[in-house]
Amino acid sequence: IKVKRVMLRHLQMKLKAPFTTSFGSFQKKEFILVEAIDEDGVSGWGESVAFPSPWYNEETVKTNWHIIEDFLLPLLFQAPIAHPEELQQRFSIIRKNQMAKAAIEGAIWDLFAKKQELPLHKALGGNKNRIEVGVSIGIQKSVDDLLRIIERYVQDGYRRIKIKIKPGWDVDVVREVRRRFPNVPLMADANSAYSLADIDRIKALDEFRLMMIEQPLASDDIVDHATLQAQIKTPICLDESIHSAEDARKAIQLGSCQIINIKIGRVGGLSEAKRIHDICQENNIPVWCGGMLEAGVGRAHNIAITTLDNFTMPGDTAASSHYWEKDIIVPEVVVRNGTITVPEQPGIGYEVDRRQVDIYTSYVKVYRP
Ligand code: OSB
Ligand code: MG
Repeated sequence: IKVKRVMLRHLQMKLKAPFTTSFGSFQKKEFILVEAIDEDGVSGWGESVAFPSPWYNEETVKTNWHIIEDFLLPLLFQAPIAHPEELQQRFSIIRKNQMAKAAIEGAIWDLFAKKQELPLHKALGGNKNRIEVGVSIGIQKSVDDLLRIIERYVQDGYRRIKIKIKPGWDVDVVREVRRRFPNVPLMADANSAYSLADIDRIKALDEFRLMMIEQPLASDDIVDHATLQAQIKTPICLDESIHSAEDARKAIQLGSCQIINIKIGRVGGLSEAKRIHDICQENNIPVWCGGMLEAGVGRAHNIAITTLDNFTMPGDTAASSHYWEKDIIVPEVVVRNGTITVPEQPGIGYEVDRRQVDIYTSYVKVYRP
């Protein structure tokens, strides 16, 4: 692959409903869309999952633009690429900045799969033609509102419900949800809102048969999580704490979690996501694909990685219509009976709707070798 041109676009899309977590609230999605064009004029697409503010992790839309423009693109243009997995090595002189790296690598994976005339999921070694999905529901104004929203998604067939929790919106809320939906596969995501001092509160969740509790403790911790896991029945799933296959190995060795949420952006791209998948599989740790309120391009990458065998739990990849009035891909991602049919067209398997992209774009810049 010889990349002749890269276009970075800054997009803004309004969310249908605000999304609230323990660390803050999103009304809209602002992100970088990457288009890498090769010598034959074929386009590969990637999406940065960094948010405008460093709330979830330290990266932002602006730091991603800076790292991509000043460091990653010069490395990308340095020499042709035989396989997208080479990029990890090439980018390794740049520390961290996983979301920036993942956005570029994602575009190259799409381009690579298109050149091979393979759907991305096949290029990655996936084996499913449909995937099971759940939905992540933000913190609401009232428990009644939350119950109404859950009701809708349960009726739509979503395979599990994830609710966001934080101190003051946790045990009592989960109790109400359980009372109303005794058998729904249910989990809670704290986005690092607790510390070991809250252990009694977290222990109180044990009676509600949650599938897991996601990232209860600090975003960079794997030590206290091990202490916590030894004292609670509910399986811990790590999200924020896992940035690499090495992190996964160490967390598994310490007993910090029983499940891992893989986000392609958080771990630096599809190649590292595959490595984490493999190491978890060897250790009987199930994985599932997390979400970052992605638009269509990021969503397509999530669908592709979820086809790997050890993605045995429903992920957060909900339908396009859950987030947007209109997505940037055609067809949009549709969920039927809690499943998404994996597209079989080459690359990400969806067409990018350039007209829609233009509508959402506020800034474009073109880069050449
Ligand atoms: O922790 O999984 C998370 C959204 C933004 C930041 C962090 C998280 C989330 C979600 C939403 O839970 C998942 C989605 O619907 O994309
Ligand atoms: Mg999470």
